[in-house]
Amino acid sequence: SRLLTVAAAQMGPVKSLSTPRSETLERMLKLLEQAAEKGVKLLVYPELAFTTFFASYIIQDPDELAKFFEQASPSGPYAFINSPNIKPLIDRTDKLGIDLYFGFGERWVDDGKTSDFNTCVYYSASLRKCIAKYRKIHLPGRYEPLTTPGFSQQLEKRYFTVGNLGFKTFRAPGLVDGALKARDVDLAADPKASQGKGDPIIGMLLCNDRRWAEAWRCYGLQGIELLLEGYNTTAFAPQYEGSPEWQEEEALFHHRLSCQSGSYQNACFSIHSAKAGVEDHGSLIGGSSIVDPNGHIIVEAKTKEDELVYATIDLAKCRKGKGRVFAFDDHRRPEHYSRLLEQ
Ligand code: CDT
Repeated sequence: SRLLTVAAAQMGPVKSLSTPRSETLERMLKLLEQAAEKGVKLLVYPELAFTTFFASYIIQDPDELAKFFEQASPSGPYAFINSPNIKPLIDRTDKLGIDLYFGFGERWVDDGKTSDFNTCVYYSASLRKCIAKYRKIHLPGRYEPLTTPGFSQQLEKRYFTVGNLGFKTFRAPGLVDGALKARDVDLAADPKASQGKGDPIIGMLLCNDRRWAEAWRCYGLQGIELLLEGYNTTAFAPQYEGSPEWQEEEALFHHRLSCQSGSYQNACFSIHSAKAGVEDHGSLIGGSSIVDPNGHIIVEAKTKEDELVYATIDLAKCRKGKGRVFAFDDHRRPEHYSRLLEQ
């Protein structure tokens, strides 16, 4: 067995555009302490964890918008971990020895050109550095706001550039006792050779990405064992039919369906972490969860507040699906999938 205690750090609402960063960071630190008490080794925070879901607002003033982003550039791709908005979290997690996934707005400046991404990173406490970055590829919503009265806006296409880092798995060291190390077997050259023995094979998504089978499968083909994902998902929208209660149940149903099918069809565990509850722009679903490789939800949030959702998982359970129904090398028929790459 390859046991690992993991958690989603579900966050309740971050009320408004003017909610102080320090207030939100304090809540994140509290969840980190709770995780340490439960023996958690890997903690997953939501998408855009440090702020309200600002893509639901129209922000015209560039200085105002800049407050929702952290700076990065080729000379300092992970410089943001030293930002006062993030550093206290890193300092504390270094002491506690907990790896982190967190989502944030990334402002990338390269050769005088600025691009804003909806980004998440993986911070390894044992290596004391970020070891992976993912930039959201499926940006929902639109560029121009709709003028329908009461419409809850989804303006990610306005604020973010489509991610350009693809779907790349990585291995996180120090999480699983007795894992083979890179020196024992050339993991980078042949990730499959060591499946089930090396450090966990991890992939990351952000919110809307979890609804796309293609994103999961890109990771599945690399032998993923643990998928991490943070989200801000609207619970209901005034313009749609159905009571707010019905809409929220439906949104939760589609969330669960995506997470459970993705985990099952790629024989991996997955951790899903919500920003939940009522923010000024509207209401977000909860439902943070940990899902096993058979598609079962092992544990799910009970509230729409700050809540630690944790479990001890056995990564060896990925082997069954990977060796049988979803043994891709044996059963896939890529010669019939060319449509998937047509524009
Ligand atoms: N943040 C984000 O990606 N939200 C989208 C809302 C799309 S409307 C169903 C999501 O897929 O949850």
